[in-house]
Amino acid sequence: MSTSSPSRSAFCAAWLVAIAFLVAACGSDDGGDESATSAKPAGPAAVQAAKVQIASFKYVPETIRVKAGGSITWTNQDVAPHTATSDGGGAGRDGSVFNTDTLKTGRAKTVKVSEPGTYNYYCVFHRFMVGKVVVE
Ligand SMILES: [Cu+2]
Repeated sequence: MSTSSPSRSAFCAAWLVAIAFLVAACGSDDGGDESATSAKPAGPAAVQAAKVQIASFKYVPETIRVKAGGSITWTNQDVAPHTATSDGGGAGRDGSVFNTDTLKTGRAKTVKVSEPGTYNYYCVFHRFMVGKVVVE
C-alpha cells in the first residue's frame, strides 16, 4: 500500500511529462508546417497548359503537374521520332488516357486531361523513355 502510491504517482508524472511533450511537439508542428504540408509536393505547381520538350531521348521535364481540364503539349526536338503514350498497364489500355502518336522531329501535339490522377507514360519506340503526368 505504501509502496504502490509513490510508484503510481511517479508513473503518472512520467505520463504527464510525455503528454506535455507531445502536445508541445504537435502544437509547434501544426504552426510551423501548416503551409508546407498543404502546399504541393516537390516541384512546380500544377498549370493549365503544361509543356514537355523531347530531346536526347528524354522528356523534359520528366514529371509535369497539370490542372484537371488542362492540356499538355509535347514538342519533339529530337532527331528520332517519339511518342508520349499513357501506360495503362497493358491489356490494350496503353494510350487510353492520352497518346500523341508518332511525333516526328519538330512536331508537337497537345492533349487534354480531365481526370485527376498520376499517369505514367512512355515512348512506344523507346520503351526506356518514361515520364509522368500528375493531373490535379
Ligand atoms: Cu522515343
